[in-house]
Amino acid sequence: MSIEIIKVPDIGGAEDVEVIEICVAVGDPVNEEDSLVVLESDKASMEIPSPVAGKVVAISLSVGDTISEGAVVLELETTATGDEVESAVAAVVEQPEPVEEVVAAPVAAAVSSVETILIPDIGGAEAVDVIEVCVAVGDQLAEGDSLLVLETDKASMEIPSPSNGKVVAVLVAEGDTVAEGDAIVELELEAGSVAQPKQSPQSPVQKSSAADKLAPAPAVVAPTVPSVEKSQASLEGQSLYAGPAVRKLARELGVELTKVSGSGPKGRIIKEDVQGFVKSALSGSSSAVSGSGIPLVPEVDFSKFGEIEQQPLTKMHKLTIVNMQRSWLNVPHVTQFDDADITDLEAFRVDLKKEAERRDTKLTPLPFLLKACAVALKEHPKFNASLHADGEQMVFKKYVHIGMAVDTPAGLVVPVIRDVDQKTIWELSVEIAELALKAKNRKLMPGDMQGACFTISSLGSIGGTGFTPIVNAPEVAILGVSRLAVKPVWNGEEFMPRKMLPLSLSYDHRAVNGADAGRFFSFLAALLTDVRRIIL
Ligand code: CAO
Repeated sequence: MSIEIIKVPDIGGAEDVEVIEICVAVGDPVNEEDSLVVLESDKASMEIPSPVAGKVVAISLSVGDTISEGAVVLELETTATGDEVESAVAAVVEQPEPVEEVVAAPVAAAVSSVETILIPDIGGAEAVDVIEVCVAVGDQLAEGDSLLVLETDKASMEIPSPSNGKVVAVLVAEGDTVAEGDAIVELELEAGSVAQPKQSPQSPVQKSSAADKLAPAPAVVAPTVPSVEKSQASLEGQSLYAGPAVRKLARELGVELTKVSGSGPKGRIIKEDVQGFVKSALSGSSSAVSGSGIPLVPEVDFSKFGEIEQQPLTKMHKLTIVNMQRSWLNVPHVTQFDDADITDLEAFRVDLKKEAERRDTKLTPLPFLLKACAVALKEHPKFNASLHADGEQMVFKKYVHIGMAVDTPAGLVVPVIRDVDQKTIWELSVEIAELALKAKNRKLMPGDMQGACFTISSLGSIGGTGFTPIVNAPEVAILGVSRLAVKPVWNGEEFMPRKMLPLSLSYDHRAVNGADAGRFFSFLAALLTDVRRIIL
């Protein structure tokens, strides 16, 4: 057992390179080749892999640090001997003789000549994926313009044009694999333009296999042009920062990186973001908003327009987002409106106020609404039902449990009152108060919020003349209750002031037809107008 100090190997002479990701934590076991840190220069991003297996005992860098070759990355407790580690690292940092890049055959052109551009030294990597072809026949190029983007499992790199000229043939396509020396493009050199052989003093060629493992390839072979992120950004019309390993993971999982929000430094997409995206896509959660082929709402930097403050969402709010989105996307909603004349109900309720006080409760219109809905649901079983998940059957419920939307400081919750049809108005008013209190004190258990057949959302105490509630799927309908208003109602002879309760009924049109909804709604309004009918 020995402690080995792992340093930044030769990174092609690049200096003051930024640490953008630390891939390990103290205590982590690492295997040989596991990524330790990700660095990013203005040319490329590169992962520094571990030269040996071991356990991380100390990390010497932080995200945002700028470092150069030789900087201490971390300390590794390893079973390898010091000599073995040293030789692995030495294989990488060994500076071979500078070599000529084989970017182009150096042919002087008197007037014009066609040159075949070859893949230069790419650090010994073989069968490297062409992930982007940046040119087409006829394109006029300047020296340094990108020809291709290649990607290994360690790095992405752009291959620049060695000189000015016009593309006369493109010899590779996206998805091809290439290696050093492969012909990629034929370029008609401009008169007088000569592809000069370049000395590449900062481009060591990794020769040993250990060196291959450790090679930060982009610094070696793509020293002159922006990294793949930038070309991708121009393609997608938005910024996209992700390291090669992350891009590889995204490709393997079939994730479009443009849809993933980056949580790394400068909004960089890290592996966890891709994994989180897949997880939420599988669970149908909110971040997978691109589901169903719906275009994403573009991300806006609101701070460009004025002062802002960001606050994290509560868990409850996140759940509401998921539930609302699921219902909204799955349920073809129809909403019908009606006013129930509750003049007599209100008179009855006011008469009962004293008794309510004696019973130590408060009698609002809500328990009457619950009771009337329970009767209506029993009379119209299509509303006390759910579509079966198999899409082949309806499930009719013999019980009548009704959800009640409760507004709390932490967000919206819907506790469920069970067997509403079997409870008295007094029992219901007590239970409403208990559940509302529990909701506000965050004391509701998951079981308190399950099993509803139907939901009532009452904004009556808050205001409004009508709204379109969202069905709480797999329930098939929801009743919205707005603020009671005294309105003139024609009784056949004269206008009478009546207390009218605005109601809205949203329903799932897959399960319920408009005519069914009309009948249910009229029946419900009639019950509320003459509550004696509830006991019939
Ligand atoms: N019109 C006029 N007044 C009404 C009314 C209506 N439709 N409904 C209730 N009121 C009155 C009540 O009678 C009470 O007045 P009094 O004390 O004088 O009797 C007052 O408004 C307050 O009622 P309340 O809100 O305390 O009680 P409630 O039984 O009506 O509602 C609850 C209980 C828990 C449902 C309610 O507090 C609540 O949270 N409502 C919001 C629901 C919500 O957010 N829905 C939207 C979901 S979708 O975003």
